Amino acid sequence: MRIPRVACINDLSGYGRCSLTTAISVLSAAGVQACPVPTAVLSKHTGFDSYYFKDLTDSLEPYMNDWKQLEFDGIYSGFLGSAEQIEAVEGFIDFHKKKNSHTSIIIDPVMGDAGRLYATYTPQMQKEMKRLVKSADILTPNITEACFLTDTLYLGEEIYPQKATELVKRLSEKTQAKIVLTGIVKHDKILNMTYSDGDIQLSEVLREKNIYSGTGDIFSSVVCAFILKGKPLHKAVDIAGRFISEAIEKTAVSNTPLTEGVVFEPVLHKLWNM
Ligand code: PXL
Repeated sequence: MRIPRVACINDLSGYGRCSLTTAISVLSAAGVQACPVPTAVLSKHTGFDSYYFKDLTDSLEPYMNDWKQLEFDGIYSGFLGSAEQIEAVEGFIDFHKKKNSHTSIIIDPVMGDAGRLYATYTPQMQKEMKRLVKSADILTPNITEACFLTDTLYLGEEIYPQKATELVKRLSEKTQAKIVLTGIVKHDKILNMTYSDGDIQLSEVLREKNIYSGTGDIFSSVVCAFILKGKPLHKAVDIAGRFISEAIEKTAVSNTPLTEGVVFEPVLHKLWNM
């Protein structure tokens, strides 16, 4: 059996189930080799009251340079902490795409939520991210990020169908990437909209009242895993929605605080056959 290999560029948060801890778990359980590139080390994610943070921007170039002999089926990036990091990721993608044009580039442009960019997102980073997304084959923004990347006014999350459709088309035109727009609210449902080769497909899940940290990281990690396993994009999106729904069911009954993230451990094994 051939196991696909993906470089996962993200931070390592020791506590709170997000970024690399999620990506490595999800990808491995699904049958994909996850090779981490840590962009920063945190004792906990930034949703907690206290955390230790060590930026690893300086080690990114030498770390990635040492991988020049390796081949990757995919490059998957998430949370990036500085403009220099975004530039380094762009260089890494450039190198590997030239070496192997079949390498799939999955970018989760983690920039903000609920209409606002994260406080860490400087104007320089915004500029760099708008450029980096042009290297993607697949982009998985939420509505806030998609609006920002297309200079569109944010009008909340209830934007189906008209505004959501315009948004994915605009982002795809700007980037040439396939788009998965996440978190569109429609009554008691959440829609994830896939725009690929001119086609729109919707994947529907029940809207949960609790919003757990790291849910977006699980989503894009599952999508990344199943794309690399050869599934069509909308199928990978369906699987991600189903997996998160099952995991959240377990989380809700265990009364886990929202900051501790989705309790996916009891259902991780299901990914192998999803
Ligand atoms: O889940 C996104 C994420 C990733 N990395 C860090 C974070 C967060 C969200 O809060 O704090 C460090």
